Amino acid sequence: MPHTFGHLIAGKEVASATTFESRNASDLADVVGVFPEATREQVREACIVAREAFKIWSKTPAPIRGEVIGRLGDAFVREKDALARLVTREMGKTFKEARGSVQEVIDTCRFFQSEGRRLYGQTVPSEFSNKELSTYRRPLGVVGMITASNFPLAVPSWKIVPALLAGNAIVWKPSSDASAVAYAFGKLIEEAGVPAGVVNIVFGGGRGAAGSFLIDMMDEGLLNKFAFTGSTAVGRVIGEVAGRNLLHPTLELGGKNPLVVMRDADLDNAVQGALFSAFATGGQRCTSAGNVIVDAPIYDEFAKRFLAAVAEIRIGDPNQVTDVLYGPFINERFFEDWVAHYDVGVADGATLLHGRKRITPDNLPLGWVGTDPEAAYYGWPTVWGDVRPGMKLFQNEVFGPTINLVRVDGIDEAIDVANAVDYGLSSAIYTMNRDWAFQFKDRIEAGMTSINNTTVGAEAHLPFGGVKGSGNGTRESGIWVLESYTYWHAVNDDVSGKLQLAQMDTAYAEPKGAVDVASLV
Ligand code: UN1
Repeated sequence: MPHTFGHLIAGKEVASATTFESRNASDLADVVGVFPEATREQVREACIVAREAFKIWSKTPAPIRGEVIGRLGDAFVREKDALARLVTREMGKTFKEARGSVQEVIDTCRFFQSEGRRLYGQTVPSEFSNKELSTYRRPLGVVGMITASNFPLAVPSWKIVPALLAGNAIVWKPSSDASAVAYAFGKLIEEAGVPAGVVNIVFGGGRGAAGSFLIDMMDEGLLNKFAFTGSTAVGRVIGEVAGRNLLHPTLELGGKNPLVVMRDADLDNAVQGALFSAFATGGQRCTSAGNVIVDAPIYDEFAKRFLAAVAEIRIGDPNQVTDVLYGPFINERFFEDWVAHYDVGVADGATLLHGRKRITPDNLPLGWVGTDPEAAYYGWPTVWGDVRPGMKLFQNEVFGPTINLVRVDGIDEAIDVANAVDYGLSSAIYTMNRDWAFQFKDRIEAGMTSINNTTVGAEAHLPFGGVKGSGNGTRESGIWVLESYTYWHAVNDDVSGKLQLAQMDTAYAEPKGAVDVASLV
């Protein structure tokens, strides 16, 4: 019998009348756990609990909060493999990638553990000698968080760790596809010494369920901040609700990330980079490549080598075979949307170069190394040729193993085409030409750019986020994320014992008569 879990509210497990099952993404017969479906009242209760806990946690000195973050990192080091196995089982990414994603949490904890001994403000000179000015970073209050299933530990940690370090309290609604992973995260947060009620986890669905209820809590005045990773459509809704409540949300949204291959590129490196960018995590990363933009003189050669590599991609159950490039779809919705994109590609007039939709016993790609492809949703690696800007295939994000090849002529067209999508998250260029790399870096509309590396794999201490439809300009990770979880408090400390008014009582130095340098000598 699978275990039934509760929400984690005020340090207690709380049940709901309705439950749902979280299943092994690679074997849908395997139930990982049974989880409660939060009611609006339970979500509200979690916010009220967090508001109380905030009073204590925000007054806990930052170095002590940093200690707790350090212990959380230690717990993740100890449990690294167990967590990675759980990530692989519940959402289906390979064990190697899952371990990497746990490492992102450890890196994030290591970075912020010592930030507890910095969290710098400034001392600033005053216009008066007996007055001092200073700035402090203050926590915002209670942060509502909704996160996606594809990085069920790393991406939440980019929010939870800095928010906690800065002294905020949290209500987190994780993806229902990664509920067990989120529960494990919650228990490790408890172990690390975060007081009960500071981090509350409510389980359930998004639309019309726990996710919507949590968004509504902004209108009820119970949240001071919202942080979201997911689709651009949902991000817009959160942005609107946050806006009317004068909150500035963190929105990390979709992408249709370009990877440019110029005529002088190291082609083998570019093929490997494009392969991983397109198909790692089965294309279900917001940083996955969407369009590979190839310079005309090498288009045919690149396509030939790329398709040869695609034909050999190993696909299967990542719980059983460690060296697959990708495993199953995380959920049925991603699978259905990906299947539908085949019709879009045909309607667009693109050329299908590789791919035959769902993997079934009588429709197996060469690299299939699994047992039963119908135990879950597995898809063929899919490659489209003759894709042009303006096509839906070119514009729309597809969360699945599919990639477009787009032919361009020269660096100017390559950059124009790379910028011709409504998103601007990640980007990459393969070239040995210093000037082309520089031009790309200078003109690409994206939050992140790699030169001779993939569109994926951002390191945990650089600012993560995008422009255009990929977000609202907020950044996660590194020192930049602190802007999202603190406000600046400016303090005037006057010891003069009298009324002295800035700008009005200030003893400005008077200038003397103007010096005419030519008349001096
Ligand atoms: C995401 O897909 O939301 O840069 C995050 C990367 C990973 C994180 C992706 N480190 O691909």
